[in-house]
Amino acid sequence: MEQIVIMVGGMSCQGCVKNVTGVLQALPGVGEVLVSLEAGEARISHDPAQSSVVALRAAIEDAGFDAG
Ligand code: 9UX
Repeated sequence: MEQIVIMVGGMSCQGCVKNVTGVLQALPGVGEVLVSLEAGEARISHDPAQSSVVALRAAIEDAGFDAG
């Protein structure tokens, strides 16, 4: 598992936090997910062989948010 931090733009409330957390946790090889509304970021533990950083960012974008 590797830890990464992705900046997430467009989150306005804790519902957004739940949505981002959910789409990330639905991906294979994703462990702990900590999303912060205040910091505008997602801290993710993942197996890069199963879900790449590109795939994680795509999931955030597909949910309607900006992944930096
Ligand atoms: Mo809150 Mo986020 O009502 O798309 S869930 S703004």
